[in-house]
Formats: sequence, C-alpha cells, structure tokens
Amino acid sequence: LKIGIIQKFMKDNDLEAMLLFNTEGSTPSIFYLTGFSGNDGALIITPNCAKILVDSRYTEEVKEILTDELTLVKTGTRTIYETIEEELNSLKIQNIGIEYSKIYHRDYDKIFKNKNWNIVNIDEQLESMRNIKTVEEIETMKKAIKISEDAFVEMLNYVKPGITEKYLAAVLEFEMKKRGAEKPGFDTIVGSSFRGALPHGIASEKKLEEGDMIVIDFGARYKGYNADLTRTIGVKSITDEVRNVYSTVLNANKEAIKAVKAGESGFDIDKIAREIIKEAGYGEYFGHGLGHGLGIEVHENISVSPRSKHTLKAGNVVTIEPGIYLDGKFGVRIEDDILVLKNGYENLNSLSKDLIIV
Ligand SMILES: [Mn+2]
Repeated sequence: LKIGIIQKFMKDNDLEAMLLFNTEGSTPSIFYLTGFSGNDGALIITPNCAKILVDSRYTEEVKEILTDELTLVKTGTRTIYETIEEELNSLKIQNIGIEYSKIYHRDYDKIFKNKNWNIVNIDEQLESMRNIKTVEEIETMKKAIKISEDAFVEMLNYVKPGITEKYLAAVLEFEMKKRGAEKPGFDTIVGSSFRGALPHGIASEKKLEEGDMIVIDFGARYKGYNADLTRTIGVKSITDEVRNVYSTVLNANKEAIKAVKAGESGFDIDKIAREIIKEAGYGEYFGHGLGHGLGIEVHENISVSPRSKHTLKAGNVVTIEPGIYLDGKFGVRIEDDILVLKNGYENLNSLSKDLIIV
C-alpha cells in the first residue's frame, strides 16, 4: 500500500525510477516502505514494480515481506553495486530519484559517476510522506512510549545518592528491553546537577547527590519506531529557585501543547513556550528549538522552533520539549510526544509531569 502511494507520486512527477540505498544499513524510507531493516539492501521502485536487492544473508528474512508488488532480486555472485547497475540498466530510463541525504558519497560515485542518468533528489518527498503517520504507526509509537514510561517508573526505585548517572541509565535501558524494546532509540541522557545544564550530556560516572536535579531524556525503539521523552526529578531536597524554574518549564510545556493543531506553524508553537520562559526571566537560558518530528528516526524533519517553516498537519508526531539550563548549576527539561489532530492534539504520553522528589 505504501509502495502504491509512492508509485502514484512518481507518475505525477514523471519520475521513472527510485533507488534507495545505504551500505551501512536500511534507510528509514526502505524500512517505511517495506519493513526491511537489514544492512546492505537496495530498493528500486518504478511506477509499475518494486524490487528489493539483497545478498544471501537476508534472502530468508526478505521472503517474509515480499508481496505481489515487491519482488526479490538476489545479488548472487555479483556485488550490490553490480546488481543495482544491471537492474537500472535493464529499465532503459533517464530520471532516477534518490535519497540524497542517505547515500554515501563513495557509493554515489560507484553507481552514478560517468553515467548518463539524470539524478533527482527526492529526500523532501519521502520525508513529507513519512511525516504523516498511519493508524498502525501511531499504535506502534504508543507502545514504544508505554514501554519507556513503565521503565521510568520502575527506575525511580533505584534513584538515591551515591549511584552513578550511568547506573541509572543502565537500569532504564534494561527495564525498557525487559518490556520489549529493541534498544534505546538514542544514547540515554542522565544529567544530574550542573551536568543537567548540558542539554545533550549523556550519562556519566558522576554520582548522584542530595539536592541534585536530574534531567533524564530517553526513549525505547519498538518495532522500528522511537519514543523520545524527558522528565526532570529531584534527589531528596530542592531549593526554591529549582521549584520556580521547574514550574516555568512545566507551564511552557503545557501551554505549547494546548496550542498544537493542524494548520498551526512550528514557529508559533515555539513562540508560546519561549515567551513564557522569557517572561519568567530565563529567556537566554532556553537555547534550543521547542521540538522536532519523531518516528522511525528520533529526529525527523519537522521543526518546532524559531527557524521553523513547517505548518503542522494531522498525523504529524512532534516533541514539545522546553528547557531552562543554568550553567554550572542545573537544568530542567520536560518533553512529551504529541500527535497533531485536525482540531487539536493527542498527548501520547501519560507519565506524570508533577515535580517528583525521590
Ligand atoms: Mn527530543
């Protein structure tokens, strides 16, 4: 069905063929269109057929995903490059669309250098197709989020002074896998005290201490789809300044989420959160965008930020993640995953955002 949609797009745009290929692994669009996630596969689509090209390591796995519209081409004794070239040559075509951002320069040269094909960059078309989630995709993402949240609740039992950030991250990742996650979608961030002010500081050997705030940014990958959420918790006791910063970030998170609906711009949603943080006197301490698209990739191409040119559409899933980072002291970030609806939104998270002091 998804291949059918892309074939219609090809007919409408006079595109004779598409080659999706990356030697280091299946690209997000190959996975999206076929479910194939092995390495070294290539996908060739024409308006009338789709072929997946793999070597003997993957032929059994691929048989599971073959349909009337998707057939298998074995590389056999040929290299993947020779196989791609022979398949493309046999099509007798001029225009080939490629995933420009996913192909390696050396692979591009090997396949296309000194050839007469006209190469068209179709990154944007593939991304905008993937930006509108299907009902099945949303169900899978809900499951990824539920796994993440349940693991977080279990992890809270381990938070105490003396254990390291890495230990806490390991507990969280173990609990996610126990619940069915393939793996964490990205390196788990556990940033305590001053390390919480590094928005992307991954878990270190630093030990938790009484009075620390801990920024925990994490998410399970489940059946190829990612969760991405952040909670900030306190250890034993916290100051009034921390309490004030926390309630500012929480307010920014909630008000921005309330404004989400199809037709709103990423710029305007970001502005709502940014103004709240500015009003509270912390404007210069919120340095990153408010959110991003989420799905097969942890960062998909929708942006909710001061630089955003996106208008939200029903079926988009975006993160809303305001933060305040006080250098050398602490950070607070609160992140939810939000499904855009025609007349509003659905918060895919149900994990409490009240300030937790463990
Ligand atoms: Mn995020």
